[in-house]
Amino acid sequence: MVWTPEYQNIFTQVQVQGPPEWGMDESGTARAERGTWASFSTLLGFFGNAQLGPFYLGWTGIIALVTGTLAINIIGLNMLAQVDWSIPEFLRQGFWLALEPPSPEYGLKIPPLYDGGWYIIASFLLLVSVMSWWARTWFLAEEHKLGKHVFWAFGAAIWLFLVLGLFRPILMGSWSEAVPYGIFPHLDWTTAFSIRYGNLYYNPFHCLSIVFLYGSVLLFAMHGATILAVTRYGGDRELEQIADRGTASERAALFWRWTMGFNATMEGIHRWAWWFAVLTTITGGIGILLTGTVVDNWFIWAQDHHFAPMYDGAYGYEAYGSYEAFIGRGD
Ligand code: 07D
Repeated sequence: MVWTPEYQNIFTQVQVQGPPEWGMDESGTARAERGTWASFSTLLGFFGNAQLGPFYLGWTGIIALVTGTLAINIIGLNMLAQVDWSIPEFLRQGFWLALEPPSPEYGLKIPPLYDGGWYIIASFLLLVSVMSWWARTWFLAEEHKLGKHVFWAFGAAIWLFLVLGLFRPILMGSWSEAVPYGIFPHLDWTTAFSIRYGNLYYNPFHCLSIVFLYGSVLLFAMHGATILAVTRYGGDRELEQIADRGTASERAALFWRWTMGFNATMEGIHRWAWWFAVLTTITGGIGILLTGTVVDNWFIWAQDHHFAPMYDGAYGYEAYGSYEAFIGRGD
């Protein structure tokens, strides 16, 4: 007996391999610029489309790859220098190594290479790389005559990236405010940031950001599950599903209307997903930008706005006379 796996791909039942598909515009500029080779990989096919290529590099792609590679190399070589150029130590301590921003005494000045200069150079290159990749999403959408939804969504993520590494440090008057490069060091930075500004949980924009982050996860799970549940009726063939009556989509919609009294539309669910995703970083960026610039302590801010408890006389604060005195706010 021959056993044939039902699933050719961990996500779908088929793995398509045939003559390469070149996409639209067979003869136009996009075809020429996007390269002329394509191949197939069974391994890639397990995870998605088996066809690899053609790539469209363009000048934005080249700038992004070159500056991004330089940034990563500068970060990596600085870390390697910190372990005396020992590869085994680099691997052993890798998660703890960091390229730190300049010390506070330099403010917004350019420090020597060994004291944050390399950080500034790497960050500048990373900035050019990310912005160039962002431009690429605009140009490629233009090329395919698409809406600019990916561009704006990536822009929302870049907003938070810029707040953390550029806008807030400038408002605070010091590059030392920026986030270090490194696995545990950047996590340590978030904890230190939270503690320094009186617990980020009390920052309402951090709350909103979490709502949208978790909300995105929930929406994606609901949408993914719904479409998978109706693929047996062709529910994954979205175009016909949107236009035709009596389709799998209609069952999917009815499922939700009967379950919770309301259903999104086939178009609307993607707008829900888009907005939840972009609002995660838009609200997050607002929250970080306000921290240290407008609000110095989110816990006290929350007490002032009556949603954090005052703990009057509790937890032994009496020894200080008042809670204000305990936290060093009053006299
Ligand atoms: C970071 C921005 C876009 C990134 C881009 C990347 C490259 C190349 C290569 C370097 C993700 C460009 C660059 C591609 C890189 C090289 C070589 C998007 C980013 C364009 N929090 N928290 C959030 C939760 C706590 C803290 C957001 C949960 C503690 C700080 C999110 C919990 C403390 C910041 C979120 C929790 C704390 C955040 C991020 C629970 C201490 C932020 C959203 C359950 C640990 C950030 C307003 C996102 C923010 C942020 C979730 C707890 C600190 C919703 C669930 C109390 C300092 N937290 N957090 O999409 O926006 O990030 O805050 O405990 O800055 Mg938090």
